[in-house]
Amino acid sequence: MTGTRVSPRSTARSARAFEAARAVIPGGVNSPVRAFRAVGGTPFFVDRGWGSRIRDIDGNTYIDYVLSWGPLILGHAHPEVVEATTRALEMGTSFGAPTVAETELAELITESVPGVEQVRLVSSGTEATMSALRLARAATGRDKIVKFAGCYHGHADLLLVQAGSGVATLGLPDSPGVPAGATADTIVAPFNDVEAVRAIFEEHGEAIAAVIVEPVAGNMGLVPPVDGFLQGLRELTAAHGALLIFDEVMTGFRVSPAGAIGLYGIQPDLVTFGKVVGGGFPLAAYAGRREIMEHVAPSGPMYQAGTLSGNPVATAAGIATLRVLRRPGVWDAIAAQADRLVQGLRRAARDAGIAMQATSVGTMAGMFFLDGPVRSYDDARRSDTGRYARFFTALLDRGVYVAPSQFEALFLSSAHSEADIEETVAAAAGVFRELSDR
Ligand code: KE4
Repeated sequence: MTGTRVSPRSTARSARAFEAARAVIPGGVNSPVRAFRAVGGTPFFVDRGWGSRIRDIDGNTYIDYVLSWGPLILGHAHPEVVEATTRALEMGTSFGAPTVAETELAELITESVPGVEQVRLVSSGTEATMSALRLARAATGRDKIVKFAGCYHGHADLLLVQAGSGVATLGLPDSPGVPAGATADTIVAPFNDVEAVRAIFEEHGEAIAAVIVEPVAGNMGLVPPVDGFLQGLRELTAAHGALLIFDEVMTGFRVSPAGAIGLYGIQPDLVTFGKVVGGGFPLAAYAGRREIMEHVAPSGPMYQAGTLSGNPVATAAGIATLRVLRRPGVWDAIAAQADRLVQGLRRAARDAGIAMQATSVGTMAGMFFLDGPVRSYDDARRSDTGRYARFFTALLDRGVYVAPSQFEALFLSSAHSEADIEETVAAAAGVFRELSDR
């Protein structure tokens, strides 16, 4: 039974697989955060996933709160997603020509999210944010952009400045290989600090093309916006003719059925999606009002393209996922599990006398080993990452897999049951007691 096992896991096969991988793949992984550098130990290699569970090649089973970093809001291998993608596969894997499924997915997004009239499908969140910023520069004729310390928007050069996620985890202040020119027009402000942004606009006002923000930050750990922050960004950008971009690659369809736009009622000019909209396949999007989106080639001159953009198999997964997610009660039930998890973690930490805070926003959750509020990247970096690493490893031995980094979020799915949550909280309580005995 997962959740209570405390014997160290067998990892021999994963260790061998990791050694073989490191010979031919940098760091043995295809995305840095997977290497467990922030928490230590050997990353497990996955054999398969089903529902809320994944199993590694040593046969260890885990309740999964990473869910491929957010996409699997219906859990692993949901039958309707498997069926839709299998059917699409049998019709052909890629055409490089328009299909009606792409229109259907774009319509599902425009129906679900206020203020979105047109959508361009791409293959990754990085492509979506990079393209949205190019579009903002094209539409305004301006060059400067504003981002927030601790927010991660993918690995495009112009955004790898005080980024969160793997950059935060790896302590890469600014990645080598990014020339000064690529970030010369990127201005970084503290998250949740409207006055800092006001000062930036007072200095650079009419040169700023866009402000890009994770409306609920998920790449420095989970950090919600303080009251007035998003509204302040909306007012400042509107007053200075800059565009406001919500990067909802992670929060889209997760913090509410209409993402942060639906949750907070703030209307950005552009919004990016990823993860959930691809249902676990390589698919993302940038979207917004028609008058802006029509700058995008071939409607307008702003160039962006992609061989596999709108891929029929990925599109089928996205459509199936959004269709299931929009059924009455599905999304609410997932959010209720996130709340149940957070309440249980808070109670267990308190009972063990551990300084830990846990938060949920919709179907996402987060935790910091820290006393006091976390409202910015500076706050987040004061958390006890060493304690988080010990927590992660001990929880893994108990059959529960949370993000292998303090600077990430936890994700729930429609496949997570109340029993899963109870097992998770019981496992965490055991770990908290261990930690408090140290
Ligand atoms: P991708 O290029 O990884 O598909 O998306 C980049 C991206 C953009 N915007 C936000 C808000 C994101 O969270 C991401 C990617 N998220 C990370 C997890 N924090 C992906 C995991 C990884 O890097 O392996």
